[in-house]
Amino acid sequence: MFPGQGASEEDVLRELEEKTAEDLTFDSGRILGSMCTYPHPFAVKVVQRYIDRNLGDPGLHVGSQKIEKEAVDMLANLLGLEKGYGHIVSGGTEANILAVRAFRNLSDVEKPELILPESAHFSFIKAGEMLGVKLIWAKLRKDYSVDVRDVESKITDNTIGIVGIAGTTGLGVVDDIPALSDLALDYGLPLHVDAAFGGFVIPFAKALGYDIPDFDFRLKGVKSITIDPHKMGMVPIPAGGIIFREKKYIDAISVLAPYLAGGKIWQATITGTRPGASALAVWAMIKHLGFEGYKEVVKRAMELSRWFAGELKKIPSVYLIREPVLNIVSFGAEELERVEEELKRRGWGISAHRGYIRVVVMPHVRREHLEEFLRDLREIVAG
Ligand code: 0PR
Repeated sequence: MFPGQGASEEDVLRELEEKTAEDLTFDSGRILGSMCTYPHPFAVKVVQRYIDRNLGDPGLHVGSQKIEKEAVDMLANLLGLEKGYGHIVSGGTEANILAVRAFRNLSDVEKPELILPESAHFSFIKAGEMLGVKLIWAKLRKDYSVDVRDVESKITDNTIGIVGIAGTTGLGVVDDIPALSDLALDYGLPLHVDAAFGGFVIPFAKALGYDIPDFDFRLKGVKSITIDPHKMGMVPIPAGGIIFREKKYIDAISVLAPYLAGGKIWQATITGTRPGASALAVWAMIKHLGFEGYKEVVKRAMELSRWFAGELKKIPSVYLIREPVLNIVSFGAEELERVEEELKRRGWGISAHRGYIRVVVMPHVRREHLEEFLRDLREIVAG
């Protein structure tokens, strides 16, 4: 019910505390199945300070708009481009929708089709539905990466583009993006890479010597990339990123907003009013941590993932779905449903996929949390 009289801040806060007491929190170490994490305190500070900035009317907040452009350029740079075109958006879902929208608008196909791996995130289902684009699902190989030959066999005159994934939602698998890029070039189709999760992992993991396929704009067929700062970038929600290789993709999705207080603009994002603070926090975190800082974050997460995978293998009746590629470790077990239920009952925030449990080793996850988890898991599988 909408209250008649207001209550004091103290009373309201107390009620919030009570009501959120049942939330799991990242700092408890119990959340093992999420791609989000406790944001970096510096990013929180930046969001707080610039909470009023609205990039939906950039003429009012000219400085913030410039900072967003710089943030986009820094992300583009991380992904192998000198200059990129794009936005800091609400998340990977919006980023993927914008990419599909650009591909559709630039094609003159009547019945547009998009080819994507069976492992693609459900945001593409929303994109397909909203944009009237038919999704053509390509099979996976035994290693859970997309079967590039199956992708090729599905190309028709109606194909508007191809999607590859750099860090799948369930297993963290990186598709053979170099092969997809060659294919896209051969057929004159644009390739979108969903690196919502992997974007803030792969460049650093590669620098650390991990053997991971190339995935970014260095491959000429790649025309757009989703990269989310609110996942491994440690920026508060909402902060996604969409980067295009060329301006024509942004132009293809821009609509005119003629009457804004700050003057008329062309707007490409799905959301109109949108948080400038998020873009500023992305910029600030990249400046603050730099390549070396993020590399440290990723080093820890990758090493912990490998250790955790090794420990899982020692548990009878527990098996890895595949060796981890990034900092995502997914495993199956006998009587999986019972194991899942019991883990949840013991307060673990795990992510139960069809056929396996996913653990994402985010920055808030520490070795002692995983040790405790393993103790519980051992007990549960022992019955
Ligand atoms: N692309 C990929 C590869 C993703 O994994 C995700 C999100 C998206 C796009 C969409 O991103 P947004 O959710 O930012 O729009 N994958 C996570 C998942 O499904 C989202 C998530 C995050 C779910 C935290 C739960 C959670 O606690 O696992």
